[in-house]
Amino acid sequence: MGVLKVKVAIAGAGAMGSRFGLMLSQGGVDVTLIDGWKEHINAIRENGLQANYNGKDVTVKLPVMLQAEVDCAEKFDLVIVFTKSMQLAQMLHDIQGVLGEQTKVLCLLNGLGHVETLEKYVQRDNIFLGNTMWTAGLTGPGKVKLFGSGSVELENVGDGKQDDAKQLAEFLSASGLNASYSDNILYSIYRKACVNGTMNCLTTLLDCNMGQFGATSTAHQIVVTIVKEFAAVAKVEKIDLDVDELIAHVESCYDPSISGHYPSMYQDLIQNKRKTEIDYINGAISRKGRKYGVPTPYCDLITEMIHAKEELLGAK
Ligand code: NAD
Ligand code: AOT
Repeated sequence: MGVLKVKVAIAGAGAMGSRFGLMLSQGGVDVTLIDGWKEHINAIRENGLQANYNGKDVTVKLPVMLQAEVDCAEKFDLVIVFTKSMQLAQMLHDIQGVLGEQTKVLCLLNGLGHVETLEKYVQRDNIFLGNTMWTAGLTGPGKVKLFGSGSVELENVGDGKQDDAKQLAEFLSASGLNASYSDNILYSIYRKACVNGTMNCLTTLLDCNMGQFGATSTAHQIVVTIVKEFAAVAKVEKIDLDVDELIAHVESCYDPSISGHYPSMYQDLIQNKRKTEIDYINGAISRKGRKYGVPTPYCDLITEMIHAKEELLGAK
């Protein structure tokens, strides 16, 4: 994948899609943003993507397409999907016209169960699944704040497509995205889901940041119980999570360098009255638990409480 020849689309150009779009564009890649939020697309079309990028203001001119108006004229070599989990199926439906026989689709969303959705719209050989530690925040239509560093891990879903996955990781790394091939992406996805399945919902329910939650006397016991529920469900899928390492990984969120952070679920629901990804995190564990006969009482209750809070706040 020579950087200059690859045509990339970011399908879902909110906070994270904008970050990836900006970094790829600065790496010399031909990148187009596709999104369903009209004001955001119009703002980028008129003024460029305005980013506060590591403390500096930068504006990047990028081609944009409104999701509902995607035409079939051009096919992309690579589409990186970056919607919220509940928007993924609609996005894949709307962008069918730009997916060719050879178009690779990379999914880096948080949460579980996205391969099942992807497979309804994309052939298995073209699907690549990943996980990212980059972060991003929208500050308004066409505006993002990007700081800190991150990484990407990814793997092929189709059998025998390891070399394509490795090339894809190299391609992303050429633009500074720090990507690597993983031979066990489902482990990494569960590992990140444990962070989201504790920090995101608990800070949202308790209206606090990660450090404030971590300082409570009950934090450790709650984290241990939730991580054990994730591990019990993953075990049925033959993924053996290292519970002690995972608890330490989750509790590293209390480090002063990041403890002031309000996770994306908090930003979505409490700050912006938007619906959350709970059904793809704790809710996915609840559903899998019921299916496998594994009790997941904390994930069940948390999922119901987040949905109740969405109703109370009139989330859209
Ligand atoms: P986002 O909410 O910024 O964007 C997702 C979609 O929602 C985009 O189409 C965006 O245009 C739209 N949207 C955002 N604000 C809107 C508004 N006010 N009105 C109408 N539409 C709006 O999502 P994101 O943070 O980029 O997350 C994408 C995926 O990446 C999710 O699965 C998330 O969990 C994951 N993720 C996010 C971060 C992060 O730091 N933001 C980090 C790692 C993974
Ligand atoms: C996060 N945060 O994923 C990012 O807020 O949803 C989120 C999120 C990078 C590493 C750990 C957590």
